[in-house]
Amino acid sequence: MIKTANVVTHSNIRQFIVHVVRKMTHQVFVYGTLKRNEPNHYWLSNPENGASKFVTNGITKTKYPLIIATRYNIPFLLYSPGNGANVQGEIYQVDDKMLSNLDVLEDHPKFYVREVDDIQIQKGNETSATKCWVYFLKTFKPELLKKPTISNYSSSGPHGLVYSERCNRDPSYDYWKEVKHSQGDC
Ligand code: PCA
Repeated sequence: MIKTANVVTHSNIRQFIVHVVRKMTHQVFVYGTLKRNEPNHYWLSNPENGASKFVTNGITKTKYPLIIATRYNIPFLLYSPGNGANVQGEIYQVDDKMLSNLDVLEDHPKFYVREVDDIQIQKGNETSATKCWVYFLKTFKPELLKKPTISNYSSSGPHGLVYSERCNRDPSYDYWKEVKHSQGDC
């Protein structure tokens, strides 16, 4: 069998130069509305927000509950390792500017918290793992663990819970109260 992985081609030299020049030094794993064909993907693909490049599909090495909650049908990856499913998503290389703009969208570290996690990549019969930033919900209401979990999110999935974009939300309604611990919760 011919091994192609280490062959130097014009295409991968070009990719390397783009990577170095644009300083796309971070890897982010997206599992929700930032994925291709999902409602917030425009944020990740807008060059005004910084540089990004799709690397490959991936799946979390650890199981986590991916749920949809609030009146706005927002997906949340609950930081409850071992519960839920191995979650499918997409890996992107991004530069500093894009990473800080993703933090703005996800309101890190106030609401979603960005953490490094192991993401598995399948190529043929071979599985490898890589470290990526992932946005988790870390302090959440325990009852969220009773919700159905998803392994491969789509806003238009069979759950019927279509994501409500920010521009369609009531600015006076605090939807975070539906998912975050309030003071006094244990
Ligand atoms: N956007 C981020 C976190 C949850 C969401 O909807 C993502 O797609 O990974």
